[in-house]
Amino acid sequence: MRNIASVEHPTQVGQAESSGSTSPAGAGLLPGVATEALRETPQDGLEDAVYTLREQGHATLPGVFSPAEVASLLQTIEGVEANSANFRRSQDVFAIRNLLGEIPQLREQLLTPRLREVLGALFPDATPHLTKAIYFDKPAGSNWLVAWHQDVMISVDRRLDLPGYGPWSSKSGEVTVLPPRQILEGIFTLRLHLDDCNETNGALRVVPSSHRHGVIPNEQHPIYTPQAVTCPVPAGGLMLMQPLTLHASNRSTSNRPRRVIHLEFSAAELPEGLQWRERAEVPLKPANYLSS
Ligand SMILES: O=C(O)CCC(=O)C(=O)O
Repeated sequence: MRNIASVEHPTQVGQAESSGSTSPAGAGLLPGVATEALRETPQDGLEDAVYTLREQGHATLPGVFSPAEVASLLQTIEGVEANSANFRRSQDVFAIRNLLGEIPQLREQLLTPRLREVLGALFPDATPHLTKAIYFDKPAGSNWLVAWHQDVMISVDRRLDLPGYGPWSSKSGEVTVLPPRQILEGIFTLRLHLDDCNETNGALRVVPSSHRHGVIPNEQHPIYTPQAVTCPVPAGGLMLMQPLTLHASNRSTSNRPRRVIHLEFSAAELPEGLQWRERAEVPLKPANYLSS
């Protein structure tokens, strides 16, 4: 059965704060700057973005996918939507979980030389693997908002008693667990934007440097969120972040959709007997990257 479903974030959906300042991190983004002006990546943009990501827990990298590549990804995804018996869409959000398991042909389209270059910069000493892929469509005017949270649970293939792992959760056959902090710190999230995105159509809001504080209890979020910034990203660009970066997103007040492919990568191996549920290899060498 296809894993296409309306996303519910029961513990996350709440009152969003109103949009505040805009991120100066990564690409030197300023409030009100048109995403059009951010479309070009300077030569050294990747190095700067990786530095900012490590320092601030988020960064923006425009121009990673060309308009033609974005159009092709959308065509693939929309083709599957139209043909799927399990196609479901609420008025406010549409999501495809386990995206590469559901639409394997996307792997080739996503693993472009430029994306592999980004991964090479993020993981200079190890070969990463994909650990999660989700497609999020926040349609124009969507009421869907996501309250402040960190992505602290990882999806794994089974439940196993292991020191440092827990609590565990099991929902609709999906097992998730809170892993040791160093596992979360080793994950990088790449959010590929398929539409121009700003504060009006659900750009992610993040708290800079919050990734340095481990798992932050919910009741402490208000200590951090006054420092939040908004992360506009032009279509074809990546928003880079880490699971421990405190983040949220607002309702859309725009007539434009906000479609995102959310990819998580790690180079870490889980303890013997436990595996990432969606693990997919990502060979970084151009000659063989499609063959495994
Ligand atoms: O795409 C969004 O607006 C929020 C997604 C999110 O917070 C998440 O995947 O953890």
